[in-house]
Amino acid sequence: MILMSDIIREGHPTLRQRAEQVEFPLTEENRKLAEELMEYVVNSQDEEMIEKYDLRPGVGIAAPQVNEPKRIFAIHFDEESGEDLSIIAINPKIVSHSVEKAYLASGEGCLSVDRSIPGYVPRYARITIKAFDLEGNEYKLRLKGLPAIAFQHELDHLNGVMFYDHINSDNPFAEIENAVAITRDIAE
Ligand code: SB7
Ligand code: NI
Repeated sequence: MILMSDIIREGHPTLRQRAEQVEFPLTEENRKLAEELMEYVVNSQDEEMIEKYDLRPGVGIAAPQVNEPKRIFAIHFDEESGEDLSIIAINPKIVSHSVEKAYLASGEGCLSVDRSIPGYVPRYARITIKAFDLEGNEYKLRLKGLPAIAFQHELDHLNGVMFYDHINSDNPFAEIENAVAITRDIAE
């Protein structure tokens, strides 16, 4: 299972690489990787597992964060979060997006960043995505709100982009044109 000690931190070159496309059928290794990414995000939202394994909560994790530069990530929102998304995304892409932007009022964090970096991270408010599941079946989803933000955060990891790359360095809290603020108590 994936532990915090397996997660690489900012400064590691893998986080700045473009990750490789994944071939189907999946190798045993890639299947295990995808399943372990999902296992991490599920466990990291479970109080007992957090205690037991000293996990940091996260709604998503991308393969490059465990030093595997492959186009795979997992996103999971617990039922009580009020969101409804739990996906393994392989070779994911955004096929269309709104003009309107959105940002988390509390900013973003990252399992690969051990400091808090204040500021608004502009994202698309609504996206239509395509990705492949473990069996190699392509699926299409429309996302908005926090799931849309999480998807964009993870997709960035596959392209070597960190959330703070998007923050206005002159004024981290500068108003973002045509954007809605998303307020939420947990922003992990
Ligand atoms: C804030 C945090 C995340 C997504 C969107 C907003 C995920 C944080 C965990 N990760 O570092 C995943 O890459
Ligand atoms: Ni991250």
